[in-house]
Amino acid sequence: MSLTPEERSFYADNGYLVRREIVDAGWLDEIRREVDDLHGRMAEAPVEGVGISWEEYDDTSKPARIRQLMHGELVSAGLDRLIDSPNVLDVLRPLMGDDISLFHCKLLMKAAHDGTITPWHQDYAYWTRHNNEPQMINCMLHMDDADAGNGAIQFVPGSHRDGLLEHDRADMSFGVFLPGYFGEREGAVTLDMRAGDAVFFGPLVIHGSDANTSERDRRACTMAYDVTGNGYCRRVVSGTKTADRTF
Ligand SMILES: O=C(O)CCC(=O)C(=O)O
Repeated sequence: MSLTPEERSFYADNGYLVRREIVDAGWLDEIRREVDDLHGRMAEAPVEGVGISWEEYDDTSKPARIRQLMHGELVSAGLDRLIDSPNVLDVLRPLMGDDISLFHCKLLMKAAHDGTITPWHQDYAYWTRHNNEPQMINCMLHMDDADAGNGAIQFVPGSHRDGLLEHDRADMSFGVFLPGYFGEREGAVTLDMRAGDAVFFGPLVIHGSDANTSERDRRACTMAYDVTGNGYCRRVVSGTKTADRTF
């Protein structure tokens, strides 16, 4: 058993759980090398199968900056290995059971100076479909230190208990958001994370993050997992159940 009773009850009460140093320094270095200068490399030669949302600015002299890159496992062998590793699965199994699939792995690049706001939302507002349940869990690995100065993730602890709220929708990346976009939210907390730390969070907890106006990148990777059979997935990572809906 890899979650203490205190961790389980923190997750149940708050909707998220921080785990420090889920990768060691060598593994973290490997991942950081693989995402280094990804903005420039992807602008020149995108890798087949990845989906990129770029930061959009009025100022056309600014360099191309990735906002979000879908299927990060295709650009980083270190991340690909982490997806199926005990470092992550030992936290997920006590919360989800044995039958777990990867739903997606996405890089959240929040570049120094140019990374923009992620508005308040619940992930299930994106993921809800007929016949699926809010059973997914994200593992967000931090590739840089993150704090209030460079747009660290923020949560509203306990907000998962109120169920899925009505979201506004706009035709843009991160275009599903709670009314008010990223206005002041009572009770919100900003996490202080070190590179190599991860936060695990469920599909109903309200979260978002500020723009990164600092000199420091705030790169992270969210691996979203689902109970196998609950919805579409990339691949099965644990258990004996097979997936019927893959993409
Ligand atoms: O990058 C962030 O701070 C938040 C990312 C996020 O909210 C998401 O991927 O659901």
